Amino acid sequence: MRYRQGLCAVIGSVLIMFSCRGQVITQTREVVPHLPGASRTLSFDRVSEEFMLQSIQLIFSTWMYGGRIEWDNDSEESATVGGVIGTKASLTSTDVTLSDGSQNPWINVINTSTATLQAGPTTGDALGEFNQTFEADHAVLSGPQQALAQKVSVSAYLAPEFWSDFIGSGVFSINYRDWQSQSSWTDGATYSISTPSAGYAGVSLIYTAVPEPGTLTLIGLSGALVFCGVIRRKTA
Ligand SMILES: [Ca+2]
Ligand SMILES: [Ca+2]
Repeated sequence: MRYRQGLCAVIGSVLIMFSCRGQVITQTREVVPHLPGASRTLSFDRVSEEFMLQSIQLIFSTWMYGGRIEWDNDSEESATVGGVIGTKASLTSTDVTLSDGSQNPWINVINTSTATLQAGPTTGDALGEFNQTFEADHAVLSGPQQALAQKVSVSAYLAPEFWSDFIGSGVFSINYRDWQSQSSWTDGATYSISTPSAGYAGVSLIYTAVPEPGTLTLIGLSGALVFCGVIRRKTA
């Protein structure tokens, strides 16, 4: 009899231990391909109070492709520029605090293609206007093709002091915004035209949680009772 009680206690403890292993609850929202200058409201579910949170991870991924920037050098001197084209994107919220304790790592996430470009002295086209001469005074920087979209991902954990807004019922909003990010060439009389890069994004919220203590005890007790009931019936 004492042996059976001991066995039931062990079974209960094992069940509690298994329940203690963190559950992973992932919510992912996507922002479909678009040109920058976009603003989207992304809605997430709060996590139930029946869980004790162990961590909240926020992964913000952006993809950028296409776009083009061209320069026409109208100076008598050759020119060099650090060419940049792409997007900048941010996550903010008025419902929850997005912070790893010191900052919002998901704000002003920059996803750009860069290159050092050179353009020779002007080839004689009109000063003060853009000429797509494709000659030595012309330089161009293009973003990657869509199939080769460039990814930048920022992953960080929310600081525990801000978790309370993520717990309970209902939903909360995270706001996505993006902008075109590109260089200007100010070396000499240089003129540029550009088309923006397109982009898309994904936001994943990953809760790691265990059931709260009362639920754990119930799981352990009920599991042990069921198990011991089975043993008792078999030995009766
Ligand atoms: Ca020129
Ligand atoms: Ca010109």
